[in-house]
Amino acid sequence: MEASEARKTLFSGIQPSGSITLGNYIGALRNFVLLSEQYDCLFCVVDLHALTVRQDPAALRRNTLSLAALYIAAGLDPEKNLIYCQSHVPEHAELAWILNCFTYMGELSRMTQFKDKSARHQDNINAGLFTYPSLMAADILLYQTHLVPVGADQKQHLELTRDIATRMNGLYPGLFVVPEPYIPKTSARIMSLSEPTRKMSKSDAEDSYIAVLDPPDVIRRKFRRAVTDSETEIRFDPENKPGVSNLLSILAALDAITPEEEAAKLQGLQYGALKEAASEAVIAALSPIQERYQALMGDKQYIQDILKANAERAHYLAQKTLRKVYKKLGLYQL
Ligand code: AQP
Repeated sequence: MEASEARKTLFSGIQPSGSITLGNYIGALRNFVLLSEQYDCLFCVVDLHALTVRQDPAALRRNTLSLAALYIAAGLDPEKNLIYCQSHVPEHAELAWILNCFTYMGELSRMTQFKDKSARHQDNINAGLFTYPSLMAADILLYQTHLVPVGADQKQHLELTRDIATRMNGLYPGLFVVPEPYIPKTSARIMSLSEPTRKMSKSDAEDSYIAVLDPPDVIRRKFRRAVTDSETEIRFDPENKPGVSNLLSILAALDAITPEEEAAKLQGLQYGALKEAASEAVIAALSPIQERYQALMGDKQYIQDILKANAERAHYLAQKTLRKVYKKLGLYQL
């Protein structure tokens, strides 16, 4: 990535907290690829965020390398985009501490992700889960980011990031670029296949999500078992028909039309046909990525070399912002 005056900066990340899902792909990864030509991009494997929920160390290491390979397999050129791992650039954690001192308990308490995850992990409601949004704000503000492509579930965290940046700019003018979110207009929240009123998540039960690396027979089986409803009409109506609407959203995202148009195309057919159409569209979208992924994973050293070189470049950029922040806040500089 060449530093350029004209191009704006884009930052985003995905947690290596499991095998990434079709939700992560449609809500985030695929937009990374679409936007990557127009921006100077940083795509981070946000491993420190993953620690807010207990991780098996071996699985976390595996998922980290796998996610870096998937970024590339999905179409992100590692020569043109900074693909790196969050824990390799210590400035993320350092800036998070500073931002924690400018973020209010009340703001963090209102975050729906904190409420959801603390309800699901009652035995481990740790401080990191609570301050997750400050670390996310640090990830973004560290690179003076203009645009952040995310799924709809991250909208609230992005708004908090903007509030923190604006607050700190009020105290220390010119400190941060205030970032804009990029959230797809449709299909920005893919729902669980088994519980379609909840979002699809990689840390939920296996049958509730399609993993980007699922083979075709597994994808077909999971769609066949997807929860629909007791009616027969294919109609886009997320409130009353969440399961059917979710399948339409998935199909629509991959066909680049609206879910309503998708429903019109399938008028008069049965749910089985909708499930089959969704399976085949997903298989067609994921197969080329899976092929490239398998090839990349055959040369792990290549991925490691990319992570290392790009972390050094990210570290250089991060240092610039962190030094500026320390200086403006009055931390004694040698
Ligand atoms: N179901 C979804 N639909 C659309 N977008 C989604 N994203 C996640 N789930 C969906 C988007 O994917 C990006 C990376 O997400 P993340 O891994 O950083 O964290 P998350 O949002 O908490 O995703 P998961 O899959 O639910 O992870 P776990 O289970 O570990 O919590 C983000 O841009 C997110 O919006």
